[in-house]
Amino acid sequence: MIVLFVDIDYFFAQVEEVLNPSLRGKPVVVCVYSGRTEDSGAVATSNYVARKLGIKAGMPIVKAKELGKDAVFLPMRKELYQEISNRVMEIISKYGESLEVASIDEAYLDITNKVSNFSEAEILARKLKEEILEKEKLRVTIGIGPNKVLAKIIGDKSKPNGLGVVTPEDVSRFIDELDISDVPGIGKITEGVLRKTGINKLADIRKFSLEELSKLVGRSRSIYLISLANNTYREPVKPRELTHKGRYLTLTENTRDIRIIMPFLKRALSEAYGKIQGIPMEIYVVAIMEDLDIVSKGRSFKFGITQDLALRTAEDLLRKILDTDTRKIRRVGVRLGKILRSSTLEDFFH
Ligand code: TTP
Ligand code: CA
Repeated sequence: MIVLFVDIDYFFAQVEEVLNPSLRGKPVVVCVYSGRTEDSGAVATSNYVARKLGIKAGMPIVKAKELGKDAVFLPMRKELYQEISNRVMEIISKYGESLEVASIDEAYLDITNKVSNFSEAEILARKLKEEILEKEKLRVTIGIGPNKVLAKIIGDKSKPNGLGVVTPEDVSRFIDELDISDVPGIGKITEGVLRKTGINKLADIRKFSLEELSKLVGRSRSIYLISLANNTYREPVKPRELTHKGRYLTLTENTRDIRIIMPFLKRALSEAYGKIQGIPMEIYVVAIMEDLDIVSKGRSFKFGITQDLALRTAEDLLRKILDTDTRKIRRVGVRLGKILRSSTLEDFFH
């Protein structure tokens, strides 16, 4: 098995830098304001410049402002980040057989049958990094390993903008050197229990039987740790249904002329329809403006929409965007959501 783990660097803050390059080099802090008082709330994430000042995710905004008086504090724009995450996930999915989206900015990709060895895997990973950088201007870190967990561990150790590999030749030594705190899914409490028992390294797990370990940290966690320590962990990459599919195209020039934009939108729509297996009940038109800001408008239906109706709706939505925004459009696309799967459709007819 060869697995890629892809993690977008300082994700929310990096998106803000991409949309506003003048932020680069400054400490950037993305905040979730609770609204109670002006500065109540917590830090969602910060860029590496802000991290150097000690500003970290989860910290109260007030504390972050003490540490970074001149930092730029921005409100979290979750929908925008989700939109960009979806597009990055679509790029990643092309490189492998199955994609498991683990969070808004993390995914596992099974490339076992796409490459014949780990050096080919590395070449593929570099191409993937380049495509994400070129299309979305985002830097990601990739970990490559013989299973999901090792791919994630080496990925975490390679941040930011990194590429780390655990090859089959390295794997025993790599496992032997891991600290228990390197293992994903082991929280502070479990870590404390293990350390008290003298388990500091993952390799120390091998000194204990499943029964002994289960009494300490529970059975399923014990099975997980034992299989990792013995390099028998082989959880498959489990694709989750992407709930929406999109297609975006770059216009030949930045424009607000609907006659120029419509043919692109039509092609994006038809290609998006080609990608889905089923009929969508929801359509969004997404416009990436000349300054790379993203504007989207959507409509939901109570029934599956044909491509014809989708095209008319898309034109409508595009007009709305142009009516409410004065900027030129650079890229345009559609996103189809709430997809009725073919099997569901067949159920209707049988
Ligand atoms: P992470 O991958 O943990 O962090 P990151 O992408 O900001 O930084 P890096 O990977 O370079 O270390 O989280 C992904 C996103 O999830 C992050 O950009 C913001 C969000 N997030 C929160 O909203 N609250 C949190 O406490 C954390 C840890 C993340
Ligand atoms: Ca990340």
